[in-house]
Amino acid sequence: MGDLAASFARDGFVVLEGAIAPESLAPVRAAAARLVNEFDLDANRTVFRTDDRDSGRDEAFLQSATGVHCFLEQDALNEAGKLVVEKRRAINKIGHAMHDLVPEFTSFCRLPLFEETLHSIGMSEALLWQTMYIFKQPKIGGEVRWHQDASYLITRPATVIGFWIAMEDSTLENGCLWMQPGAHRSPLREIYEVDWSSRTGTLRTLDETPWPDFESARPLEVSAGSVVLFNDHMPHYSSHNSSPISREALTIHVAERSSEWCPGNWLQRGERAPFTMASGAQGRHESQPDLG
Ligand SMILES: O=C(O)CCC(=O)C(=O)O
Repeated sequence: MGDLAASFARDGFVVLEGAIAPESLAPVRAAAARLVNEFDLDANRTVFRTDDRDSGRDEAFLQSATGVHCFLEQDALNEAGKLVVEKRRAINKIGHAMHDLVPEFTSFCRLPLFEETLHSIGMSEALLWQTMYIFKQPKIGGEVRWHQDASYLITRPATVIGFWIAMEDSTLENGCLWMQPGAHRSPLREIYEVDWSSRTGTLRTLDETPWPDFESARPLEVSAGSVVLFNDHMPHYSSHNSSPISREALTIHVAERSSEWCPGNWLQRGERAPFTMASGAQGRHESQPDLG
């Protein structure tokens, strides 16, 4: 087993410091800024928060599985629902199908690094299910509570792998990721499943094992272009950003083609063809993203 595969198996995550050159980050950052600029905030006011056991997930959230939607930061709005920061500083994240719909994201996701890394940890054929562009805005960027991605992206067997790519330097001050080496071997604590007859999702507790504490967990302070590869059972967390500096990141979630994508998953591809990671694969460059 190579070094990367051995570290990944032991710790449940691997940091590839500075793995992506600034020239490859720039088009994705520019595309994210463009998507925010074009987004109609008056017509779409979905806030993304992680402190309400996910009860706030709405129809826009479900539809973003196959679209491109900007979700607001909770503290970007006052009690009257008015923006208290400029629009470009109000967005928590963009999700969840930019890989299908936005050419700059499609090309980025097919950088050979991703497929090669997956092969080196033993994944035979990866399908890409979800992209998220997370802003962690200056001063108002919200905390992301401890969670495991296998609660939200459910496959049988569990084969989901996340890539977290720092688009900017990520520090303790601006809300870097935290993970606990080896904690991917802990049980899945929660599961979020959708009842499609009512189109409502519920987060259920499966196991009361405590989340990691800040003594045993590690802050992953990394420079722009670094990649964190992590297992779907790895608990991870990021704090509120109280600093004046943003901490933009892109996440890419993939699963083994041969595993079953569960029907209760909030994210379904519908009729869309699978998105393969192969660098030579054809992208689905649709000219008009669904910004609804
Ligand atoms: O970027 C963050 O702060 C959190 C990202 C995350 O939780 C995820 O990708 O699952």
